[in-house]
Amino acid sequence: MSLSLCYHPYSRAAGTLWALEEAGVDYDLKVIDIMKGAQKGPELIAKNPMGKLPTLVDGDIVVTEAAAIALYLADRYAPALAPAQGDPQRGTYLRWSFFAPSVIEPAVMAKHAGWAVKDVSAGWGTFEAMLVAAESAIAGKSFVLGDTFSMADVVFGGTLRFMIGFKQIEPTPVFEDYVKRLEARPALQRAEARNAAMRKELGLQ
Ligand SMILES: N[C@@H](CCC(=O)N[C@@H](CS)C(=O)NCC(=O)O)C(=O)O
Repeated sequence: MSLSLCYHPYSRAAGTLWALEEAGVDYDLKVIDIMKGAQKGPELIAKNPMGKLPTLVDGDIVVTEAAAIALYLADRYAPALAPAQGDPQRGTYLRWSFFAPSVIEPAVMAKHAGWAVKDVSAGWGTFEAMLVAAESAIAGKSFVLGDTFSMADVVFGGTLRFMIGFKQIEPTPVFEDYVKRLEARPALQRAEARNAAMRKELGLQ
């Protein structure tokens, strides 16, 4: 049975296509029209009480949260993209995969929304510290794990690429070179082509 992704091209589910393409699995897209509020309708809410995208259905299993979906896909369908349990490299892999939604995303949101929070209490610290840490993850390396591409690059790199694309993060030379390496991945190119085709099909461009 193929996987089904509840999807809209103007959502994080667009990035999940890259994870699916890297995993090399068959999948269907179930378009949920977030422009019309369909994500809060009974069909999606039954699967994901948050009423948010992406939501992946794999048989009886529902996986939500873009980072969790990507790591799940690697573990289940593309083990070459994830260090095995017990491999010390798994620490680095998990560290930067979790850093994307738990530090990069809220740090960017806090800065741009002007949230006044104590950085010692906020899990994402400061925007400036987040940038220094994010650069340290890839400085002097090709990918998060060094020379080896992994699903951590889809999660961490995909988040950075999105934030740079939407001018939420300045493209330093380290970030820019990394994003160029990611954009050379055929799986990312296939995902972006499908996202563009879906935008066209939905009359969004
Ligand atoms: N924590 C979730 C966030 C998902 C999320 O916020 N998705 C947005 C689109 S990018 C959404 O579905 N928004 C519609 C809504 O909240 O009604 C993840 O990382 O996947």
